[in-house]
Amino acid sequence: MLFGLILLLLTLAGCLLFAFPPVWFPPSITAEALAWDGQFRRTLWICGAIFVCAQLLICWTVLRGRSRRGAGAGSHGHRGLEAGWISVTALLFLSLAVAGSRGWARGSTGLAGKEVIDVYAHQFAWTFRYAGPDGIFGHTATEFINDSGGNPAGLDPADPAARDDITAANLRIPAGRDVLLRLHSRDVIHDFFVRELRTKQDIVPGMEIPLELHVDKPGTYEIACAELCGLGHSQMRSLLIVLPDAEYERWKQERWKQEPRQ
Ligand SMILES: [Cu+2]
Repeated sequence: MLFGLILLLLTLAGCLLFAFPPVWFPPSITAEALAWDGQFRRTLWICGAIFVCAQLLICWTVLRGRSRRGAGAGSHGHRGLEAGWISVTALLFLSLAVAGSRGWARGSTGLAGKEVIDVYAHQFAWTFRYAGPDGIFGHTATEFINDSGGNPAGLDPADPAARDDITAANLRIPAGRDVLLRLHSRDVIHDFFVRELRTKQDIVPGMEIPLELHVDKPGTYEIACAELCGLGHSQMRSLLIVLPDAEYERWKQERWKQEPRQ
């Protein structure tokens, strides 16, 4: 009896916690993040409803069994019921998986019209590279990497196309435009994580991993590394700064003028 009542109270407390959560996700800033939120809510409601039904059934079984102490006939199962709930559960989870895969299945739309930015993750910082006024990303090589010398991306000083590239410690992107991030790692596996994008993308050494973004609203958000990458992992943070388009272009112009040329 007491066990049944405690279970009932715990189920009610669980429902209240989900109905009035003390903390929740920060606002999402892309269409994909909104779709992610929708999928999360659908999954939560379906699993929550199943959880509540299961708990209530257990409460009912406990309370009923206790009230007929000694007279329980026991149960030897019911093939039809078992086959029914296994099929319904499988169908539910498959439907959720198919609905959730739509966001991931969105194919790349190519480079046309996109603001391309190279991202370099390294122990324990981020470097972002933009093409210069020529619109060409210059040659880079590991041998030219020099963090203390201001060349964290390894720009080739002999390549004229690399001389006008700009590098920055924070990621600035234009609001309302398609952006393509090309993720690179200089050493170990890192992970590009922005809560408001609902995106965690691993960055694997030796691979160039594309990540497309389209953020309409200007704002500043934290970029964190979400893959334990060494002793300084917790300090591997940066900022995603979404600027109005004109302000973004002005910032690039200013940086081109300031950038030291080898
Ligand atoms: Cu890292």
